[in-house]
Amino acid sequence: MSENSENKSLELQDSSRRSFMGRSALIGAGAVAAPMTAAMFASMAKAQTQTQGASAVVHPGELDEYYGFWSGGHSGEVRILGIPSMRELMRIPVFNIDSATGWGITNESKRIKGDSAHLMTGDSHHPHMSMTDGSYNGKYVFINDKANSRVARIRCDVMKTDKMITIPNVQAIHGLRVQKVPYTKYVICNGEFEIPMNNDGKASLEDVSTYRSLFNVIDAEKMEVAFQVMVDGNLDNTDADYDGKYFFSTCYNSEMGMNLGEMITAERDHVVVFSLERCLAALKAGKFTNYNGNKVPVLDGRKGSDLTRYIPVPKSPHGINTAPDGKYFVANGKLSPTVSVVEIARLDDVFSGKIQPRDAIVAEPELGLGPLHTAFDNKGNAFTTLFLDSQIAKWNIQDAIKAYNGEKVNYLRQKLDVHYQPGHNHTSQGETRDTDGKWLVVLCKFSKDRFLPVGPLRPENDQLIDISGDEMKLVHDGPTFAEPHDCMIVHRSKVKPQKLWTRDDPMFADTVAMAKQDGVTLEMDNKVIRDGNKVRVYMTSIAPNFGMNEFKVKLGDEVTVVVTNLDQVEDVTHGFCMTNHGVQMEVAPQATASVTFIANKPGVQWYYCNWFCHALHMEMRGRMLVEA
Ligand code: CUK
Ligand code: CUA
Repeated sequence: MSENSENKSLELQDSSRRSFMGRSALIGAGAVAAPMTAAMFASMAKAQTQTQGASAVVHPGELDEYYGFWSGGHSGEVRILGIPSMRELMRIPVFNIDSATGWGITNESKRIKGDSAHLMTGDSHHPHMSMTDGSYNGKYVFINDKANSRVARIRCDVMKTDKMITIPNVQAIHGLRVQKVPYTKYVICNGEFEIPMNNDGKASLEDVSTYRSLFNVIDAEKMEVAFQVMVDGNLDNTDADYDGKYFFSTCYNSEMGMNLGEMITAERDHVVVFSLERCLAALKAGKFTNYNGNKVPVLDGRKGSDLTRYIPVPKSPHGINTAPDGKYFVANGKLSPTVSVVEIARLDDVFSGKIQPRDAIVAEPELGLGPLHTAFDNKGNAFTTLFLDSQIAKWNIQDAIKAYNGEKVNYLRQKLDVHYQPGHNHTSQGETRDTDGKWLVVLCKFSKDRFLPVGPLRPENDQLIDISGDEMKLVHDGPTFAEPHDCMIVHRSKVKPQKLWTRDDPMFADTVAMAKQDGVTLEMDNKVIRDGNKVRVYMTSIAPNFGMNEFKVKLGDEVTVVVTNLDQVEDVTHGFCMTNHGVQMEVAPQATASVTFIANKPGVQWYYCNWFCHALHMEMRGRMLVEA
């Protein structure tokens, strides 16, 4: 990023925009002589919504039209927002530890976290929902963990993480998407940081020529790595076509540089295109190698391989986005002011050798400084974030193609200031066939002056833009905590969450099996089972009571408390907190949850319900009596 471009972005914010904002704020203050009443505000809001194509106002008691799934960046979670209100509806702990729900603390969540149960951090970037025929199917949301090279799956019927795997042979899983057609059989994701193959510390660590980055194809149901593909260069973001044939990934460091200067020397990097059919054939023919002592098959997709093609694009591309008509994908320039538009129908000819990889590019519109990610409406327009310019560029794909062919057309439709430095953007249903051209959410990395100051660490700013008319209109500022990278917006008709748990849910099936072995019927019994120095305490809960008011253990015992919430009333969630033991968890209606800890404090230890459930919630408590 040149000094020049940084200066330009600073100038934009600091002179023109800031003084403009200052003026309008002053005018506003001067014009309103008398304080506005609530009724005046309401009628103003109503008038505003009538002049807009789409209403961003969701009145109290009304429900949003869309679910938004947000990544939580290095907070490690996923969040659900309502669109267009931008209200945060729920947080789904994934790679993080969560005090409220006990995620990462309960036995159930530790079992799901599996080999990484000991890790308490994560960096979630790309939440994407499973699809059938290019439409969201409401089943799962998949999310990557860049920090610990993991991929997790969220079950959308209960909105909880139900699977998590650590991807071998790679470091830092970054870009993640799903196969769109015919359905999400595979989740695809990129290993970003290149490492020696094998990375056992035995070969030279300085010899960069042995470093590799792998593309990963995961079976979405089994949540196992189906295969990996070794590539040249590292990988960044990825997407899939609407034909079920190709996946594509951007590469920002084809040089295999180990420091910034080395990474940005080449004028061109590339997009790697993977042929699913060819990869599966190679897999079947046994043309793979194993590394690092594990069984995951690694195919060789380096330059010259049958399995891949490398399309040169201007240096350091970042986001990659498939247009909803399935005809094009766009690689976003980042260091180049352009994006590269690839016609997907030409990829067959690229693979057969009829045309050169560069010939698949049908447009390279110049949009502004720092293009990172692109979203699409249903009218052939694309919306690209310009990180350095702090703008969204709206442009028309067909016009960009015409301009590339030498016609004199202006493909740019509008540039809208956003606040500030946008990364991802996302249109309503815009990564599916059902893109509807109503909303654009822009995830801005900096908020600067948009909110009350809250110390040196500031929120980010997720802005909502109405794209239903010819002009983009900014309608909402939404402060968010670190650090949503990406989001997806799905119509509420596609998501059907349960209102209560069902007793046969696999989430706590292992705990049910343990109870059965102990001869305990979870839905009735309140019992203590002693097994040496291991004590299992089974109790029920119905507001405002635990089924057990006290239980006795010996100092040093390993205690497992299993709570089954018998309430059938929606929204009556109980909790279990053992004071002074770092133990708490959520037990939603009809669920079973369990937690294991050492009774390492003698005497009377109170436990209590920490989810507000009843007028007598405070009284919902009991004693653990610890004999020394
Ligand atoms: S990345 Cu963060 S702005 Cu991880 Cu999708 Cu582009
Ligand atoms: Cu049960 Cu609060």
